Amino acid sequence: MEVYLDNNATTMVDPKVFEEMKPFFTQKYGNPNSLHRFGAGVHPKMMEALNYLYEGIGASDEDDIIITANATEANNWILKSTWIDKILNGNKKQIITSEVEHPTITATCRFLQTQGVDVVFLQVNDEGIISAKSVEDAITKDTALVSIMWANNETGKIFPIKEIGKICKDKGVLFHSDATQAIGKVLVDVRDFNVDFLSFSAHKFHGPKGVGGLYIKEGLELTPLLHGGEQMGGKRAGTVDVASLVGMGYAMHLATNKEALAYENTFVKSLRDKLENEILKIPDTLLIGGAKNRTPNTSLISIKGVEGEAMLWDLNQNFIGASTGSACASEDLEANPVMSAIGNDSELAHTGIRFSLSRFNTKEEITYATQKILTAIKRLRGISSSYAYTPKNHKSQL
Ligand code: C6P
Repeated sequence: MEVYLDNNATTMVDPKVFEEMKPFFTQKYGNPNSLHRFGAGVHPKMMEALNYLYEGIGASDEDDIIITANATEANNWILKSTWIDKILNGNKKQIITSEVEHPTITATCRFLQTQGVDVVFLQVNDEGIISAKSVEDAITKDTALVSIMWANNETGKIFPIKEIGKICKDKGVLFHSDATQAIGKVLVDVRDFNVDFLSFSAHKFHGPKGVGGLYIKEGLELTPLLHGGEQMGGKRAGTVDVASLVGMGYAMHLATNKEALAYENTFVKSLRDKLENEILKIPDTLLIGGAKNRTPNTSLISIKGVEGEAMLWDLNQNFIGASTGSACASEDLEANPVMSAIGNDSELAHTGIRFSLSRFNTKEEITYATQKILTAIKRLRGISSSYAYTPKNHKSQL
């Protein structure tokens, strides 16, 4: 059996999404900007896809959703355009973010620091989130933008977006949220939550890779990301990848309708909880960030005495895919950054393992994976130089 438990890294394209995309490779391949029937022929499905995107995130018709290559691009764009528009060409100086954002935010902010931007990295509490109050306290008259993720990719912890949105609105500060890990898992509604800009990536919700979006609230202007043609209202020039847009729109529709969210929060959550509870019965294991306010598919667990990478190796041998954290940092063998930010020492921060499920996982897979994980813990603790068995911690179902 093969079990994929790394859905925060990427997801399988839903076969229904793939079917929707197929005609746009060899049959409906016209350039949407061409005036002939081949070009015009792709418009209805593009419009349908865009409507699904607007509906999926609660945008209104006057708002903009610009199709990007992914969330990385959307995150870079909003931060760098803020720098150009509000700091270089305006009278603002500061960007507020958190220390546990995805590297597409933190690395971009560090670059902006080298350009003289004052970046405030808010510290997280022991649950791995920041409070709305800390945002309120950090805002000054110099603040150009607040950028806080909707849900964390490592822990699944959900940030107080509604409260932060209200604070930013009341104080007249622009608010961006990276919703890459939230869409399809919890309700994302930009209008209701007072979000001005929102980033997302289709491959996190069973759409294709290489396509994402930046939501821009009505009336807000950004320096274009790519100059050239008139595509995307001139904000991001370049021929639109129609197949990807169609796929992303349909994936959004399938992932964000009421029933889909309910399924995620019942079935997927029950599988995640089953897996998690079995692991947490073992002594010296810890759920990072705690159980409250999390996306229903994610679990970051520290297993004392078990190096995350060693665990991954054992699981891989058993055809199980998980991760020690963010996929884009998985090659540098660094300690888990969120665990470090929460205050775990380096040794413990190397013991984190992230399981992230999806609606395509089954009960049988979870039963199989649980058994293999328990066996791996026993084996790895048995050869660990840093973990000594005591009668107390040995007394378990291992
Ligand atoms: N996180 C993870 O394993 P792209 O690669 O552009 O589609 O998505 C980037 C991105 C942005 N924000 C958040 C919150 C994310 O989780 C990610 C992708 C993956 O956690 C791959 S590094």
